[in-house]
This record gives sequence, structure tokens and C-alpha cells, in this order.
Amino acid sequence: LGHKWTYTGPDGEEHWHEHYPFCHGTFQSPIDLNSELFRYDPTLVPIEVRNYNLSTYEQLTLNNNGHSVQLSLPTRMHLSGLHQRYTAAQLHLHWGSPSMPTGSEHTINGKQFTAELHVVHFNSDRYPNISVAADKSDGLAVLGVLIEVGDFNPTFGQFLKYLNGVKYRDQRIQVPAFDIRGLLPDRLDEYYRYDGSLTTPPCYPSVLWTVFRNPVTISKEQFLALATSVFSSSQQESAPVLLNGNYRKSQDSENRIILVSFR
Ligand code: 1SD
Ligand code: ZN
Repeated sequence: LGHKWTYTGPDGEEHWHEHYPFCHGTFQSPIDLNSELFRYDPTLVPIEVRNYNLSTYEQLTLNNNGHSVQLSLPTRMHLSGLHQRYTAAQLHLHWGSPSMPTGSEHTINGKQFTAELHVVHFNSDRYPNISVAADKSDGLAVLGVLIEVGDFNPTFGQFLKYLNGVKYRDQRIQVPAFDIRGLLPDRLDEYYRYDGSLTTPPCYPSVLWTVFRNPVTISKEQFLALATSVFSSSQQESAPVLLNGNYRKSQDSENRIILVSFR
């Protein structure tokens, strides 16, 4: 278990590299998806998600790790259409605070969204599990979904309604599964693609990023529930600290090309 890290204060992102040198390395994420770096790539086929349609008979673990709320995913969920098979491991969110309700990690031409969903997969053709894959250059593939405030989102409701069970760091509960496809935008054919990193320590440059062009919505009430019901502190600590603002700032694009699947 590495050194403790946070988003603000003495262990904040400017200090991550002191204990996690990759955080000052190359190919860091997130980045601003800036149209000056775009290159249309006709070989980028629609993302195909397999076995995302979980049923409520299955139980998943929802966990507050102090940095996000994370839902474990069954290994039959995977992506196809990439050069290798990428098996799902977990999903989690990054979000803003009630007073600063912009908390996506990726931005589009400088625009930050309300929140961002990450569905983390590992290259299961080459590696046995996510821990082994995490620091390999072809180890991980993450789907990023930008989230803005708008209509109520019933699928996000399927797990936001259990947040009260994981109020404190290191709490975990079992929750009924649901159709994870419903968390993604309707169009899986329009996306940005680039080589980047984990957005949290140890910042390994191991992620093939896919960020969908179209955002999804959650309601204002759903956003406020997310931003006010979970803490980054454990139950034992006397002063609870709300878990929000858990996004890393944009990293240098270093002239990376951002491939886009659409014109
Ligand atoms: O923040 C997550 C981190 O919790 C862990 O899931 C890691 C994968 O092992 O991925 C990062 S992120 O880059 O998906 N934000
Ligand atoms: Zn993430």
C-alpha cells in the first residue's frame, strides 16, 4: 500500500510525484481534448461492449476507497473490437463539489463537465489480472463518459441510491447489479482515442483511453446526492471530510495526437 494521497493539501496532486514518480512522467491523463490535436481515423470502429447487461439477481461490491466510489464488475464483461480483449474490472466516478459543480477529468476544448464515469478494463489476452496489467503499456483500457446535469438518469440511480451504505472510507456493501450499458451514451461509435495514464497514483502510462463524444445526464438532485453523501475520511475520524472535487487537472498533451472516430 503506497503513500497516502489526496486532491488538495500537502498530499495533493502537485506532490503525487514525490512518492509516485510516474505522475511526473509522460503520457499523463487527463488531458484537454482539443480540436487542434484531432485526427480523424476511419479505422476506429464502434465500441462493442459484451455482457454489460447484468441482471438484478447478481450482486456487485460497492466500495468507498476514499478517492471515489467504485463498483466491482464481473469478468465476463468485456470490450471487443480493440486489438486485444479487455476484461472489465470496476467502474467509478470523478465529480465536483456543490459549490464548484464541475468535476470531469477530461475536458473538451477547455469545457469541464459535471462529472465523469470510468469503466476500467484490463488486457486479459496478455495479463492474468488487473494488478499485473496496471503498469504495462498495453495493460488497461478505460471508457470515459462525460456527465452533465440535466434529466434524471434511472440507471445511475441504480447505484447512487446505495451511497448511504458506503458513507465512509473503506466501507463496502453488496448491491444488486443492473444493465451497465445504460450508463453509457446511446452512441458508442463517436469517441476520442489517445494513449494516456491512470489519473490517480501511481499514474502508470498504461491506459488506452476512449472518451465518448456525447455526454450523459444526471439530475441536479442526483449530482447533489453524489457530492454530499460520501466522505473521504473513515468512520473513526472525528472530523468527516466530504468526498468531492476528486478530479486531476489537465495534463500536458505533449503534442499527442487525439484520434477521433467521427468527422
Ligand atoms: O482512479 C482509478 C483508480 O482507482 C484505479 O481504478 C485505477 C485502475 O487501477 O484507475 C484509476 S483511473 O485512471 O481510472 N481514474
Ligand atoms: Zn477514474
